[in-house]
Amino acid sequence: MRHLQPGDQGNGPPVLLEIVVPAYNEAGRLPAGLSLLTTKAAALPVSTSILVVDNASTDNTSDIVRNWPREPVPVRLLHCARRGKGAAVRAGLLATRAPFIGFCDADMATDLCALDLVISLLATGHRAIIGSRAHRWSVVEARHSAFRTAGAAVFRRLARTIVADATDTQCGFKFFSGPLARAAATRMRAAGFAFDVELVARCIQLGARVTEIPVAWRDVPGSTFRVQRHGASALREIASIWLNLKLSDRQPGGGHVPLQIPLAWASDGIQVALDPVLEPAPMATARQS
Ligand SMILES: Nc1nc2c(ncn2[C@@H]2O[C@H](COP(=O)(O)OP(=O)(O)OP(=O)(O)O)[C@@H](O)[C@H]2O)c(=O)[nH]1
Ligand SMILES: [Mg+2]
Repeated sequence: MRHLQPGDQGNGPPVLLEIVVPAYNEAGRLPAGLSLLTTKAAALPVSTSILVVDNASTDNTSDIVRNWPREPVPVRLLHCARRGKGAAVRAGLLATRAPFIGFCDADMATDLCALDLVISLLATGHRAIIGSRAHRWSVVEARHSAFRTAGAAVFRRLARTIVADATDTQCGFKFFSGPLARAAATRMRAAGFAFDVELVARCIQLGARVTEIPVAWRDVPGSTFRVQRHGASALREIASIWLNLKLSDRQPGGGHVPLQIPLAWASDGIQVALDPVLEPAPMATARQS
């Protein structure tokens, strides 16, 4: 197994979809998660590879990825020097080259059947597709404490000052046109758990319309999120995201649509949008069947 460095796409054949999985001390949950993901990825109608991004795990998360079988889909490992889920996802997105990219959590809390909808939406021009546990058709099985639920409500409220119509910025299941997400990730600063808010906002800044899709989501034991430890920093991060977006707003040439753009529901039907050319198109092949 060859370790990737940021910006290094490895030497495997180009694929149409690259899925980033941030992983911090996930030795317990990753084997089951990767097994589900690789099985689903192999059944998708597009060629797919997985990129696990680890930073400073103190368990054998890296070894699990390094020793993962090469079949049925490639699973690669990227080390990210900067700590935090946001930093890991950013490094992962920037290390991709595929026309379609996205990320999901190591616990696969979001049922992977949503990938079928994601592929059809990406293929029809949707550029930013995010899972929303608040979607009216989502099925959510959560066991969070009252304290965490209250904290999440505060977070959601603050997040809406940045992405006004987002119903759930924190679901770890987001997929994009590759050029869009790489351009958004380049501008991203947030490194912690609140990074999703900035990623979505940057996509909107770049002119994308976000499509929220329903998900089946279940709480998987072993979460690395600690309300006491990460809650306050996530709220601080929201404030700095807000500020950074305001500042970049004022930069000349940073063309964007207003942040308070309505999010489209998946049920609104398919709206085809052509992706603006943000970077040269990568070479990609369809899956051989
Ligand atoms: N590389 C990396 N991954 C991280 C870090 N923090 C969290 N993650 C990953 O982010 C994903 C989501 O983390 P979880 O611990 O499930 O937290 P969550 O989904 O936000 O919260 P829950 O709803 O409690 O599960 C998992 O894949 C984690 O391994 C980090 O600092 N570095
Ligand atoms: Mg989780």
